[in-house]
Amino acid sequence: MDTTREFNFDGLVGPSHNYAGLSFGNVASFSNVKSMSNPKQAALQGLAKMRALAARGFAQALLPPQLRPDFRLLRSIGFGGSDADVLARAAREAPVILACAYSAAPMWSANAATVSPSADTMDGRVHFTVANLNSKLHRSYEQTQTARALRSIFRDGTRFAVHDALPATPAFGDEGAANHTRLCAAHGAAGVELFVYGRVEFDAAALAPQRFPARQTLEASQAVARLHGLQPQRTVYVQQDPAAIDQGVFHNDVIAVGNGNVLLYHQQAFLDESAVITALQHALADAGTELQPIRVASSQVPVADAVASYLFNSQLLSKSDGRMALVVPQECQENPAVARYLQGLVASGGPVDELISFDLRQSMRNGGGPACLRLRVALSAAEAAAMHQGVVMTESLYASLVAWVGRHYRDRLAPQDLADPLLAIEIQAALEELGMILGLPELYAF
Ligand code: SUG
Repeated sequence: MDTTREFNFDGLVGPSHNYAGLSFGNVASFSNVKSMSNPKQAALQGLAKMRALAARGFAQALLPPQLRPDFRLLRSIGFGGSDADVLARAAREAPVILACAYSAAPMWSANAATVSPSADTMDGRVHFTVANLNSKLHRSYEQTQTARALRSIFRDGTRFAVHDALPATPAFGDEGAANHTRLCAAHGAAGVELFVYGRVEFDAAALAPQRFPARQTLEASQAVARLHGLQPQRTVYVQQDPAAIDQGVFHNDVIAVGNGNVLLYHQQAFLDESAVITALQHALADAGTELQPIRVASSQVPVADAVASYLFNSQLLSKSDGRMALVVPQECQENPAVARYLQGLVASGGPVDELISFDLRQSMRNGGGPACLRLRVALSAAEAAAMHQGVVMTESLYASLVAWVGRHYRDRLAPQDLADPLLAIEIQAALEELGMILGLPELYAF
């Protein structure tokens, strides 16, 4: 019997959530720069999503926030003295870099790593490659604490392999699972791993976006597939449409989402749509199933509406009755073209028969929807039992975390507040307590 379930590990929003406009190419991040954030509300919105999905019977866990500010980053670029000196001087001389050191971006755990379940890998272990997130300073240093967290949660080396991030150089720009989709007959069956890249470093003739950066390279995707020991006939590499990147589609998960044998995608997601579908059909035949593509035409939902509503940054979840639910941000209901499309989708008699909508406004204003907030890890029952249990979402963990957020999080944070030395002290105290709640004190003891 197949005991494998897909766990969604949502990034718990950290206490320094703010709008610093750090992500050029991410329209929401750029347009909300310097507005006031509400870290408390952001964390509660994320927790409400986790709780609701866990209550529905979906396997739900979390990845803890990272310690901020990252003094290592600030000290490595010449800010010295006491912690208070470092913060005061960075605030004066380099406020944007201070914002980078304070970023709560690890909440978007889709970018934490790429994950291959044991059914796909040569050595039968679950493989993780931590993403280097090279393309943005504020995300490029997440990898150290991400690797530490994954190794604490997935400790058993006979079942799990956590690879360090790829070399930190433009050739290996890697954004983790945001550009990776697994399609399969069932979560526990050997699947097809689809890697979507934005550019190719070592091919001068390859197309690339003109306006906004392509964050993922083909070379990085190939390296991850090699590290994980994937089967070539079930591994597909395709290029994202550079024109879509130039319209704000900074990751593939802003324009396509897959689950089981279903791929919901926009007509402008890929550079060569028909070649992508053919390649997936072949690969899925090798995995013993048939692709069920759901194509959204530009005439139904223009790319601009997909970006504004985050229709594709949704979670497509398998239900026990064999149908699928689509977890969407509330913005989808507020966009007339998207709301109309979704109504038709659930009424179509196709695989998706339910919409679950969440208010994730705090995260959305930085360009992070439901899919950005979660890392998918398919685990057999034995693997699930072998991971650290303190991060699995339950009613009692939910209650403890809501109370913890209430005790420690601010409800207003503007970028200039990052200069306040008390904030660093507050965050340290909050996270030390969180380490105890989750049974992972080692994450914050350094
Ligand atoms: O990397 N935003 C994130 C959003 C990540 C979304 N993830 C996926 N699509 N999987 C990013 O651009 C904004 C931070 C700021 O501006 O303060 C930010 O990092």
